[in-house]
Amino acid sequence: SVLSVSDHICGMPSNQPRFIFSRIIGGEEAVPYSWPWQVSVQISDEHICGGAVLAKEWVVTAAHSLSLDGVDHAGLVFCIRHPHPYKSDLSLCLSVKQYIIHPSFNKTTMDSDIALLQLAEPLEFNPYVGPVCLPAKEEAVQPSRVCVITGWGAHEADREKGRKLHQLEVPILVLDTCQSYYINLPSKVTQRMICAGFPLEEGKDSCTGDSGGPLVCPSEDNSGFYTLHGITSWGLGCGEKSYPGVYTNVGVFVDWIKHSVNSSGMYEKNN
Ligand code: 4AZ
Repeated sequence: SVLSVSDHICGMPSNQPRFIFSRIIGGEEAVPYSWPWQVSVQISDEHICGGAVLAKEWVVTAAHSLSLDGVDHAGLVFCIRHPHPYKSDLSLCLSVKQYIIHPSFNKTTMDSDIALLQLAEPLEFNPYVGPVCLPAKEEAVQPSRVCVITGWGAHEADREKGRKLHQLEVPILVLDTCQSYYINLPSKVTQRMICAGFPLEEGKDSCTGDSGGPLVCPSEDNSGFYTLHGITSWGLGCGEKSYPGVYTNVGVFVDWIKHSVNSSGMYEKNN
């Protein structure tokens, strides 16, 4: 089922994504406009995290992106930056009216790492900016499905935040298996997380600067829609063997998202 927070068509790239060889560490540059929900969350013109558009006034990101110590939240400015984060005429900077951090978010364990940003003014949807679909309530993404992560995070070569949007196809991992990789670490993988990536190889993963950004899965009937199943959250290092990337399990939070958007009194009407 394809569900959007708004009534606008969701999850549809206006330019079909293309994968040349899928290897954000070990990824490749995205085709322009292929991921219209991808945004950059910025503070004082600096990219801090990714995010995904859910509706004209709502963006979802990671809670840990917003709970930085010493950050002046009054200065939190959310920007859309795609495909050229630092020079495109298409880059819009919109300020955030309020943000809602999940009440169960735990900064130490990274459990429930999800937050909503309400924009001060609605986005205008166009071929370059549009919402992603949400999964059905409690819908779990099946292990071995191949999904996509995108972000302006660090690449292998420079370890600096990238200037162009990158993408990487990642298989969803069995949760038990992923929990066993992290068993000896203080941070545990919970039911509210999903793991994706290549634990048997090095060099293909999300990294610093990608967090808060989307992990989307293509519809299984090949209709071309993408659904947000994960939010880039954490992991030990980047691209290290046996330590796959860990993502917020969005299916668990669909009710919370809808409730938060509704109760803010800003649920979007048909237009
Ligand atoms: C980060 O610091 C981060 N390899 C994001 C993803 C991963 C590790 C760290 C997963 O934002």
